[in-house]
Amino acid sequence: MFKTRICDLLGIEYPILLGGMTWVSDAKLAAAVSNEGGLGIIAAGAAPASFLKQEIIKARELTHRPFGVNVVLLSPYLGEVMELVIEEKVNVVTTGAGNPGPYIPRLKEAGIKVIPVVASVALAKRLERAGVDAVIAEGMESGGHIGEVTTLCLVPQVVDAVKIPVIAAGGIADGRGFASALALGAEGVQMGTRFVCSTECSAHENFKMAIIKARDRDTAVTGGRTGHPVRCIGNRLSRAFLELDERKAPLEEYEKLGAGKLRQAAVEGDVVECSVMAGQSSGLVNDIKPAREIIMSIMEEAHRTLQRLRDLEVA
Ligand code: TUI
Repeated sequence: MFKTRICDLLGIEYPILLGGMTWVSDAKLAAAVSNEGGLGIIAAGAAPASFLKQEIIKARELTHRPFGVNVVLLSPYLGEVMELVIEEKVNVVTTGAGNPGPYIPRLKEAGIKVIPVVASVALAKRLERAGVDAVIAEGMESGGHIGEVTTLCLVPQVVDAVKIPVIAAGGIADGRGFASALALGAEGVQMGTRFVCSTECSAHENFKMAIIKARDRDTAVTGGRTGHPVRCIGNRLSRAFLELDERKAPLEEYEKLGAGKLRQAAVEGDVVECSVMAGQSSGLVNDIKPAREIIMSIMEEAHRTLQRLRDLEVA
């Protein structure tokens, strides 16, 4: 067992969180992760609050354990989504792609645990002062919207800078990654890409297979010029984005090219022309298995990893 402050804070058995992946992290997947002892997270994504409300109702039918909601600060429905999570008093809110500062007092007053994703030491420190319960330090190995620093360098710097617990994300998909995150001082991990390839994940089979087929160098980062770099599996769409970079296209063209493309990949299965957001850990994911087996194999491999390290030590 690996018991950390994150287990106590969230009331979970294993310090493993499901990444809040837009169009992928639904009630079914979140409930599966929570039922297996991790923290399931429903992605509010870019959908209206009415969509999220149905998912929260479904998750409460599927699990009696705590679960969270991820709110992307770029959502066009941000205001109504924040009102809903407060009204529903969900256990945990994670945030992504920005600074949730203005929302923290009301979330805390509602008794909600607030755990923002940060991509820098500066934001981690600012949010600790603002009263968040923990932070997720996410390296640029992650899928989707990313920062600039790698997990290996970001996590220990954030750990040194704050007293609240730190959860590591980006590039973690197995027990070696989990053990490494703890070695860096993190007290938990968040995984997205690994859980896409779970039996309980409703993402399209093509989306899962694109991750399974992907090797170490098969992801690409697009849209850096827009200030919102995104990592996805390289395909026709990612090449079209790179062409926009080459001809220094106006920023509206990026928006037009990307509109609706994540849903079309994750839900409808167009992985050739659309946006297969996934992390560099895709190269580590080679099978689809139940969330239970994913979590158990990570725990077992982490124990074996620690044993291997102890065996290397000489007196
Ligand atoms: O949020 C993500 N990844 C995402 S969101 C997304 S698609 C989407 N969904 C709904 C609405 C709009 C788009 C695809 N992938 N990851 C968490 C994350 N946050 N990674 C990095 C950051 C981050 C970056 C900069 C967090 C804070 C930040 O701070 C900027 C500042 O203001 O200081």
